[in-house]
Amino acid sequence: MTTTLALVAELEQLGSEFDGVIAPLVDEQAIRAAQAQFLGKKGRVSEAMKALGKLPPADRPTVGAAANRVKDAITAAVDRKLGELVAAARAADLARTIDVTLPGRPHHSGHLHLLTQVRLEAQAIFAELGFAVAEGPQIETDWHTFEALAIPKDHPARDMQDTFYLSDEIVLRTHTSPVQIRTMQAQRPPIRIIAPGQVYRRDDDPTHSPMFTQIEGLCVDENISFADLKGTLVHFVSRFFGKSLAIRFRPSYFPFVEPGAEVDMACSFCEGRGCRVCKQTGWVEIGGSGMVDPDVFAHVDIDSERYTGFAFGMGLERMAMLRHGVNDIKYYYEGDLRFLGQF
Ligand code: FA5
Repeated sequence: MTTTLALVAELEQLGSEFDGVIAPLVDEQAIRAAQAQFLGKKGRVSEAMKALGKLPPADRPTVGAAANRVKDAITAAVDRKLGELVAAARAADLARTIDVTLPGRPHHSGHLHLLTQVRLEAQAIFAELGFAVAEGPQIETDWHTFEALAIPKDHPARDMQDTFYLSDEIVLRTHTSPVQIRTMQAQRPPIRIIAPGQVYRRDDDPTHSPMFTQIEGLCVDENISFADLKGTLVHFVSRFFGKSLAIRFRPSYFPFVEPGAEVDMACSFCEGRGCRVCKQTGWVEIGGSGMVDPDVFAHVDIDSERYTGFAFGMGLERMAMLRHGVNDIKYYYEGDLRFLGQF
């Protein structure tokens, strides 16, 4: 039979046992669990107190007081232990030192894509000659892309530029030449514009991409001659490549210019001596050009008796490939930082 003395002793025993239980604990959750194990509704103190009913009523206050002491002692032990944990965490924080002599973490900042750099550079060079920048839509009418440039529906020249058709009348522009038409519709001579922008063709190999960038040039005024075209391109090429490189024109056919010519420049790698890049010819093609055909002027209501003009269209990827030795056009579009970071 439980006696008053035995119960008081058992309660005191629980108090000192609790100290031993929480001594090794190092996180709040475990300490709270131990507290519940002793002081919870079904905890060990409550279990011990079940014997209270069997004691003489006169002894019960003594046991109650002993139980309260144990509960207070356990609560105080919990508070003390949690206080120690907080203090230890703070001390560890303070003890952490910062080595101000360590090198900083490198910060990688981005920069403009090579093609954007090249486009801005080309714009700046042409601006020196008084060319303003013009723009046109990439989703373009068949009329602006072909008809107005003297390329009717059944014209064989349409095969030269394999077209992505969005409908019978709407295409992804295959060249920047429709911007010539839009500019001449909106503006009277004198006109001097360049039109850089994306164009699209069914074309795919190491030097041809289905989407690429052209830069169109158009100059219309009285007395504009082929010599002006040549002077403009010679200036551009020598500024762009940073050295004087010869230009040559090869007669060629573009329906919207007459005469028309492909533009070659002396290979920037071997300076004309012959190498792998120019396939030993000493020359590389950079675009098409010519004098604006009177038929085109008729479409935009410009008097071809009074005005003449020259136009050209160059591939910007091609120019950047030649200047930086890029040997696959795909590198521009893959977004690989190992490539892009070089420029
Ligand atoms: C034209 O697109 C004519 N509009 C150029 C022109 C303008 C002629 C004004 C006369 C007057 P061509 O199809 O040759 O011409 O393209 C011009 C240049 O674009 C080429 O010399 C080449 O550098 C580049 N190019 C053509 N197709 C691709 C392609 N799939 N990927 C990358 N560059 C290309």
